[in-house]
Amino acid sequence: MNKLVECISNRDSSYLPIWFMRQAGRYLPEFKEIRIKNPNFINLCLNSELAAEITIQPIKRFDLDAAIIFSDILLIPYGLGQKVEFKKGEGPVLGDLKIEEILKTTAQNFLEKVSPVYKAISKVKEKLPQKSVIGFAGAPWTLLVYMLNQKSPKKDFDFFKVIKNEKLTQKLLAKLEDMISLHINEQIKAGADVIQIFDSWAGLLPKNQLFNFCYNPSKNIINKVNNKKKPIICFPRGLGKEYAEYCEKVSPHCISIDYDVDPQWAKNNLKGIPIQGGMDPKILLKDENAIKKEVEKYLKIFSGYPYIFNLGHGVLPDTKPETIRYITNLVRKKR
Ligand code: 1CP
Repeated sequence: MNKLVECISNRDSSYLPIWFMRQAGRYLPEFKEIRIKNPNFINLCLNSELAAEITIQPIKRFDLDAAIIFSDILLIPYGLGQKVEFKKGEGPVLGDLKIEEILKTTAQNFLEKVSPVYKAISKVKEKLPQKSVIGFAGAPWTLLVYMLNQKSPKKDFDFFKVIKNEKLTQKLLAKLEDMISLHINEQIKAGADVIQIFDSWAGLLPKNQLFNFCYNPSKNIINKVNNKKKPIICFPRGLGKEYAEYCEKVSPHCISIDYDVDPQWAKNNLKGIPIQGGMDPKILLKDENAIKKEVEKYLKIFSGYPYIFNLGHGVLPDTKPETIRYITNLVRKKR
């Protein structure tokens, strides 16, 4: 029944579940219709009725195996009292970081601000009892990047310019670990079957900082999540060959690979951990032949291996919804 959970927990290679990162979002006309009427993105995420409806949109259209809750990783800084806005064409813009206030935020303060997320999860689970519901959170490092940089990092992002005060940064990391674990546990309580941790900016870390800022914090969170029966998928984007060290040190239940990772290398080097994703979302903008060729490459490599079909990053806004249907049908035919 719960295909994603079976694939991960039983290392079952027989089914090939499929879902897409950013499957609910800007490439879907029915999402854009709701979005236009709701200019404040954070408020939209905190409207449990609409968040549940948006979560279900891609399931209704394509009958995917999993529904990822419509929310955002930046709800954690928001719940910690940092201002978060999404400006058109600019992406997220965060307010000044008041570290002392953030460190003082209690679990109760946090939950008062973000609890509609859990309500939305319960609604989705009620409406889709037969699907896997995915809750998620940003990893501490990726959240730290947004909180310190106050916007999306660009190519010139410099770790040592942003991390000026090591001691305070360590305190902030510890606080983030606590709040992320709390947020994950609440999502599980509300009905999430699987959790994904997005470390979208892991690739920005200098190699000698990976243990401190990426591996250890993610491992600590996995250890802190009480209900160990729910599998955790980790997505440390941009790690390259360090994906192998990540799997060894963090031992996630499932590892999501980005499109710079060679899938054959991943199959041979990631300790047999179930693998998710990999295909470049830009290929979805090409013609059907190019798409088919690439989908078949992934299916061939991961034949007989516990694999969840997905992309190497989120669906791009210019993707045609019909392309998602096309890929879903291709994967289904191979089952
Ligand atoms: O309409 C709009 O302008 C909002 C676009 C949008 C959407 C649909 C944002 C802004 N976030 C989301 C939803 C979202 N974000 C989901 C929902 C579920 C789904 O996948 O369908 C998820 C899982 C996220 C996670 C998220 N938010 C990540 C991690 C994944 C990734 O893309 O690497 C990150 C980094 C964010 C931050 C964020 N949210 C939105 C933007 C534009 C950004 C910045 C991205 C960047 O810095 O490049």
